[in-house]
Amino acid sequence: MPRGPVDSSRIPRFAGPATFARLPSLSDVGQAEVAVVGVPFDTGVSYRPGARFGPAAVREASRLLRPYHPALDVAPFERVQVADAGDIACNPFDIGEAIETIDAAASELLAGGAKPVTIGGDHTIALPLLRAVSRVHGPVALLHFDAHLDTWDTYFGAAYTHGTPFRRAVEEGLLDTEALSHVGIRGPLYGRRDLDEDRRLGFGILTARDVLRRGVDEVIDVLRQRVGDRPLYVSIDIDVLDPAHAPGTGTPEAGGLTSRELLEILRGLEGCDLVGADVVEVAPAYDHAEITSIAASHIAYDLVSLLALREKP
Ligand SMILES: [Mn+2]
Repeated sequence: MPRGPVDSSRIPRFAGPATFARLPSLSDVGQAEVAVVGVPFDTGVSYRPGARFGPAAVREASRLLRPYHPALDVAPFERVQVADAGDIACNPFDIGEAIETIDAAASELLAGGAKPVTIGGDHTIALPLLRAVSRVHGPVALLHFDAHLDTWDTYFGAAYTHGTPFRRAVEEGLLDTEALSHVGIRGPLYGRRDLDEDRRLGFGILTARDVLRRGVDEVIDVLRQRVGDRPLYVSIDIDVLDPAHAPGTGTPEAGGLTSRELLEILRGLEGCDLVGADVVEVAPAYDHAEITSIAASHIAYDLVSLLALREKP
């Protein structure tokens, strides 16, 4: 029997240390099918810093998550062992070394049989996470939820930043270029060339406007067709949500998804071969009343639930 969260009928939700959803630590259970792991790293940001405090804020905001997911009809923590693997402690002064540290720690989790749901941290961390995942599964399909493309080449000559991970991932052969999608893209770009280069890398785009005008069900159909039965990695920048739903982030853009739309699209992925996921760019210093970290904790809960369903269909 998996060890579940602390019993909230005996110990109040607001008492005790904050692990994700009050789950046991990975070190307490030894092995888990799903591991929630933090990466408190934000040295790759181009604008507002602060996502290094994201993992702690999302854990705090996850205290109210309950064990049964009615929309997916699953009790994820009973179905499989889910555990909090703590934080990957990486060098805040050396991006290259941090990327190596994250890759090694994620690889260790995967080697132990755990599928990772990673809480960032800025979006730089998606690159080492994809390196680790693709070493196990080969090139993976990618669903990338974000206001921004994150396929730019360099900033100030730097190749490893939170705006470049998916170009690097394509260059390194980590992704299946037949099955790459951005969802929620919006806001001004540097030029039309950004879109041309992104298309050449293999990405298809469903913009925030598409989500509004075509609707959630059609978006799910398009995404599922692109993904097929390939191993799938889902990377969610919290700034895919409108600033009304996620003010606590580094590069907010008006006109984004609602948290309801995002959660519905994720639930539409049930049955896909999800092999790992991340939720990044929560920067709590710009948040209000935990709006952003609550949204992120629910997104992570949905990702954990999808993984639990996948582990034991
Ligand atoms: Mn991003």
